[in-house]
Amino acid sequence: MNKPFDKPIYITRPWLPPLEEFKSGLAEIWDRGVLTNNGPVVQAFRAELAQYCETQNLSLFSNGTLALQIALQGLGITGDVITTPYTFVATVHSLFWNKVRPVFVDIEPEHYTLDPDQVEEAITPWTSAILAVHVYGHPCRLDALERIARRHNLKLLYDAAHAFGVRVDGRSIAQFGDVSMFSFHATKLFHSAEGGMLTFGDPTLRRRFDYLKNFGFENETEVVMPGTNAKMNELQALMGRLVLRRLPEIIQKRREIAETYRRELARIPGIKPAALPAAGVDYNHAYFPVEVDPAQFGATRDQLYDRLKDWNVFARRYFYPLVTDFACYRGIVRQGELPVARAVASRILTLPIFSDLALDDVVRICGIIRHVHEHARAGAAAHGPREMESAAA
Ligand code: T4K
Repeated sequence: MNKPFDKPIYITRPWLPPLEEFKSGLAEIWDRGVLTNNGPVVQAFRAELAQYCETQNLSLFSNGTLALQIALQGLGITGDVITTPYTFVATVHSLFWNKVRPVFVDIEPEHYTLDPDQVEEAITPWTSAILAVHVYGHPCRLDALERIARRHNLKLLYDAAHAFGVRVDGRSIAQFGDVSMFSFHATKLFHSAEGGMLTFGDPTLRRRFDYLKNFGFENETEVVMPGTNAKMNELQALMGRLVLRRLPEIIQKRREIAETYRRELARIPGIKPAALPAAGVDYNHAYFPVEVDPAQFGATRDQLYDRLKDWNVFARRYFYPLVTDFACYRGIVRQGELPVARAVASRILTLPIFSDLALDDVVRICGIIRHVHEHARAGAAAHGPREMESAAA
């Protein structure tokens, strides 16, 4: 306990396939000389994802942010969109890039997703869509949001950047709402180094999304809409195909890590993991967030975050500050003071979780958290590994 980890423990590390497997895929790409523009590896990846997500309605992108921007553009979203302040900033930037105004409403305290009751209250004649986030991979209240969207004739988009691999009542999470966006960034449990995907209910959207990510080209001489460049390339797809094959193992390893955290943290006052997944949800264990209650724990979230660094553990405060507190979004419309989101953002700490993290190391991280709690209660100002070593000398 009195020695920091030899190597930094980050919030995440990408799962990487055996280098030989990647090299052999690279050799084929080299032989073909096709690197991008809907090459065969992207097409094969697409087919495998269609099978995994149980839908043919999908389109691949160079990253999740551009995918979401194109989803909004392709659906013709204008005016106001109701969304959450408790997300990665790219969710809201995508609205901005479409000249759409975000209207922020509060979240629910259990899984930190949009509160459907507040969504309904915030609807005005200018509202054109709801953009909800399956934050940390926990599904939003799908039925409630669906009902509201239908009742008010609104489009329902999900930022499912964290939710790849999640299933709800036996269905892939990719099958809900009008459009869902998935991020395949290296920090995600499923990744293609960088990458993104849209899944959607209306099959005619596929052509539109495919035009929009490829400059709007119909053929060599015809451009049918002002598209951009957001295509996935062959190297990304190769990585994605190799990771997809191992996804069940990756999720299982993360499940064991989450269980170890829950067991070890249960005995530490003031550390509250997010609620267990709702009934019927097959969760992907994308993140392991805890709330720190300073009164019970004896130290604030930020103190714990800093103290963990002394032991070479790099937790993250996803998602603090709230998007509404970034300079570029201050003063934008919000529904009330967002008390739940504000409280959660001030207490949240996401702990390291990735498939190569040893369970012994998870136990050790929890031991450090317990140590910080015990010494905070004892009123000790500084009890990091250095102080402990010099006290022992
Ligand atoms: N919507 C939501 C709800 C999102 O969370 C995100 C992205 C998006 C939309 C947009 O999707 P993309 O356009 O990114 O596909 C990271 C990721 O960059 C970002 O993808 C992610 N959400 C966000 C939650 O986290 P940072 O700035 O915190 O990442 P960074 O570089 O500090 O990495 C965190 C740790 O991961 C590092 O300390 C070490 C480790 N790491 C990172 C990378 C990139 C590695 O071990 N290897 C790596 O290659 O944003």
